[in-house]
This record gives sequence, structure tokens and C-alpha cells, in this order.
Amino acid sequence: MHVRMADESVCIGPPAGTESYLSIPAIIAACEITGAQAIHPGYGFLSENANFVQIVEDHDLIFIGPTAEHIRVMGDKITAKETMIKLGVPVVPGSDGGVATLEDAQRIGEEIGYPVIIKATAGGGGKGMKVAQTAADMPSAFQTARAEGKSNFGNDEVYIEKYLTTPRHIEIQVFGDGKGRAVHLGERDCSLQRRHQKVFEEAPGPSISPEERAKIGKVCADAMADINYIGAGTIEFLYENGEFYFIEMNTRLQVEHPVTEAIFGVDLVREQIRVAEGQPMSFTQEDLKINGHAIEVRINAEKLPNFTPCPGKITQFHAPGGLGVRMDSALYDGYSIPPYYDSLIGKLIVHGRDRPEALARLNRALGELIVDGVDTTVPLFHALLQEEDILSGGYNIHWLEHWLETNLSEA
Ligand code: MV4
Repeated sequence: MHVRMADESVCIGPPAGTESYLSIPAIIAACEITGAQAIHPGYGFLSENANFVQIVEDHDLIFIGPTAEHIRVMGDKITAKETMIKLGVPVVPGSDGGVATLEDAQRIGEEIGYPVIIKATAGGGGKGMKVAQTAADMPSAFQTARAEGKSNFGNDEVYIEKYLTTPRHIEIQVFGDGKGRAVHLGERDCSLQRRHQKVFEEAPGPSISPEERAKIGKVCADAMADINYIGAGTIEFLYENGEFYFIEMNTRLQVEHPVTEAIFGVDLVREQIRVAEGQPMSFTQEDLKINGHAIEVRINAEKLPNFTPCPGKITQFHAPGGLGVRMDSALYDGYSIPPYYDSLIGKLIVHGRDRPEALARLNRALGELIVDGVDTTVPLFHALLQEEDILSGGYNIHWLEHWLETNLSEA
């Protein structure tokens, strides 16, 4: 669809991501061929690759996103955490930087108290992360986290944190102009995940009060202003017993950004392009007021109950519509979903005056949506909308996996 819609297109290589979307020479060559002045990195692929940003700038092109330096600092979780501590952002209690030996790990485990979590500084997607419930678990958890860091990311450095047992995943949207001005656009609750893949996201977070939002939001915006952050960013927290604990920062626009766009009435991509060309942001913190509630569900080409990827030909597609309904998708009748990429094929975003209205619109829009020819995650969302905990917003990061275990696993 994007090629059909584009004014101009350039083939960047064969289907494999490593030879096309991840090939820096192929992307730079496409700019040279077309005379493009700037690159919007989207999400995934090269969107958080500091080396790519450096090469883009060396070719006198504009990267629509943060600086290579900010991407580098936030890409290493130890330096990200050190930076956030200096900026006054609350973090999870834990080791002071990296932990090099098992003896140090055991001493820190005793100091902060079990359970603890050992994390690879380069980790991601849940890889290189091990929980030690008691001191007896420490030797294997420590060695496994290091080994996974080494094999998956080429970096065996690890750090240790107190393990929070039942938090929610709350992330703050930030935006900076690169010249010392920055704002926050509230939070998203992204606790409903399966194997570190988000499936349902909402804004505002059903458990966050206006006072909490204003307080943590200001801390985040001030931190981004301090470092002259430019563009969109997300500061991730675990939230438990009314406290926020920083875990990571994503230096890109995220998949779930439309829920924030809906409740604030702003186009974050337009804003990214504005600041990249040196213009000021088009709003101040005072302009940013929340209007209602928004929910996004990720429509994946996957077969339940095991979420097995399900590429293939779409025989019929119909997107829902109407007030407060946004369907972001590149599907059309006859499209073949290729087997090479992520199984995300659409995002359904609903907006209402309050959470019950958003939920009602979600139910109605899911009923209107037609995706025939492949299996999708749509039945999961119909089922979730029958659950009291979803209707009340009473879930945490473990809720979905537990629900899938009891409701969807094959007998
Ligand atoms: C944690 C945690 C509990 N305590 N850190 C998982 C992915 C990575 N981004 C951070 N993760 C976690 N870090 C401490 N100190 C629990 C998780 C976690 C999680 C976090 C957010 C959303 C879903 C999750 C599922 C399992 C574990």
C-alpha cells in the first residue's frame, strides 16, 4: 500500500530485512537517487540505531528523530539509568551500574533483598533478563543473564534491580525541540502484553490520577529539556503502590502513539517533521489538555491460541469507521501478507468521551472489521471485552499471560 500511495518509490533490495530495511547503504542510496532530504525512521529496523543516524548526517541528510548521542546513551540501559538518576527521575532500586562478578551480585542481592532481577545492559524483548527469587537462584540467574547478553547482543554486562512482583507498565510520552524546551503528553498503560509484545494499550492509564500525571510528567519533561532532547520519546516506568520506577527509554515514536494523539488532538509525526526542520513545537505544555479516553488493539496475522504467525492472502478487508474510530492498516482486498516481517497488520484505535464509551466503540468497531483469508487476533479482543478486569482497568503486567493460560491454552 505504501508503494502504491507514494509519489515516488525505490526498490531497496530483496525481502529479507537484513538486505533491505536494515541495509544502511540501500537506504542512503535511495535518498541519493530520489534527492530526498530527510529520513523518517518509523519504528523498528534502524529507528534506534545511533550508527545509522551518524551515517545519515555524514551524508548531509536529516534524520527525523533524536541525536546519535541520545540514542546511544538510552540504548545502553546502565548509562540510561545513570543519566535518569542525574536528571532526577525515580528509578528501581538496585546496583550502582554494572555488576562484574557473582560475589558482587550475591552481596547486592543481600543488600537490596530478594527477589531481584538481573538484566543485560544491552537487553531487549525480555532477552537477557533473569529473576532470582532467593539467594539460591543467584548463581544460575547471574550466569544466564550474562550469557544471553553476550549471545544476543554481544555484550555480557549486567546490572541488578529489586524485582517488582505486580507492577503496571506505564510509559510517559515526551517531546522536545532540541533547544531546551520539552513537554509531556501524559501516559499510556501498556501492561497487557504477551511475551513482551504489547497487544492492548490505552491512554490515559486507568490507575493514574491527574496529580500523579502532572508530577511524573513534569519530571520527565524537565529531564528532556535539560538534555536538549529533540523529537518524540517514551520514558518507561513500572508503577506499583502509587510509585513510578524508571526502567528504560525508547528514543523513537512508538507503535501505540495514536492513543496519545487521540486524547491530546495532536499529530506527533507532523510535530517530528517540524522540529527536524528547525521549527518550534506547535504547542506548549499549557496547550496540552486531555480529552476523553483512547484504546488501541493490535491486529496481528496470528492463529490463536499460540499466536502462530499466519501470513497469506487477504480475500476480503473492511475497515471500521465512524466517530472516534481510526484504523491504521496497509491491508486491501487481495493483498498477500509476506512471511518476512512482524505479524502486525493493523491497529484499531478508538476514542470516546470516557473509558466506557471507548470500550463500547471498540466492541462495535471490532464487530465491523472484516479480515478474511488469514487468522487474526480479533477473537482475543472480543473475549477480553467480556472480562470484568478489562472493563474495570484492573490488570497488571502478568494479567494477560495468566488469563491466556486459564482461558486459551489447549486442553
Ligand atoms: C522489571 C520487572 C520487575 N522488576 N524490572 C520486562 C521487559 C523489560 N523492558 C523490563 N521488564 C521488566 N522489568 C524490575 N525491576 C518486570 C518486567 C516485566 C515486564 C515489564 C513490562 C511489561 C511486561 C513485563 C512482563 C514481564 C516482566
